[in-house]
Amino acid sequence: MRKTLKMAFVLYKTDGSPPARAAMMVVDLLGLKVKTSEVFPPTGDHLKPEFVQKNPIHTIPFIEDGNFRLADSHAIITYLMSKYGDDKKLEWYPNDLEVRATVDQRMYMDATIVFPKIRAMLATSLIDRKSVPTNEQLAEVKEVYGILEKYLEQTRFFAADHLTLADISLVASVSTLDGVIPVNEFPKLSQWFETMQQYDWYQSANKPGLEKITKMFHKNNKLAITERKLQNN
Ligand SMILES: N[C@@H](CCC(=O)N[C@@H](CS)C(=O)NCC(=O)O)C(=O)O
Repeated sequence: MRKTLKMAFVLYKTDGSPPARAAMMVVDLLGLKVKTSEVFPPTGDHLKPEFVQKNPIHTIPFIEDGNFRLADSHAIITYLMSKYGDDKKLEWYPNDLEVRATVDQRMYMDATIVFPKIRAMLATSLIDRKSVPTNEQLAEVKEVYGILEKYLEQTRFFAADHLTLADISLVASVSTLDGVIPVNEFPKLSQWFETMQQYDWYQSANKPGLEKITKMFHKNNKLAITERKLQNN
């Protein structure tokens, strides 16, 4: 049974967005009942004055929990776990200083290195109308996969031998990258990704949006290749 929150809670999101999916997975993992509001950046919803007024950085996910407002998936998932995590808190965002710092570092890596690779491919695909990945993007993503592989040689999951918020944050991004550049050359990363797909919260909150965005990449790639052929004729 889902937990009804006392304060009015709204999650602004669209299913295709990897960081929005990280927030959605934590909502499902915690069994929270929240109101959602669709913000679809490709049609400019995120730049509507009423949204920018509330959320000057105009990114999704974004939450309103009563009068409290917060942007950024990493900040949102640690807030949700700290506030509503009950018995899950100690496992998913541990108090142990070193484990918590490691969770934070992996999430900063997601925010600054992993997720920006997807954003770059979206721009190439939707704005430049070119097929992805470019050779440069392929090399960059494989370098990232190599770093992630090394972390998984140290611990079973990204920050410990058990699941933490770092895994939720990274699976939203890695699953999206995998739709364009498969992780299968990296054994530990592939095994971790397979494990992640077993969980109910992955199936309910990550899979549907992931399928939409992956289809879009492949459709745009076909269009870009056809356009290039037409230009060359
Ligand atoms: N670091 C942010 C990134 C969020 C982000 O860039 N979301 C995209 C959608 S996938 C967005 O809102 N784009 C609109 C914009 O950048 O204004 C997070 O983790 O929430």
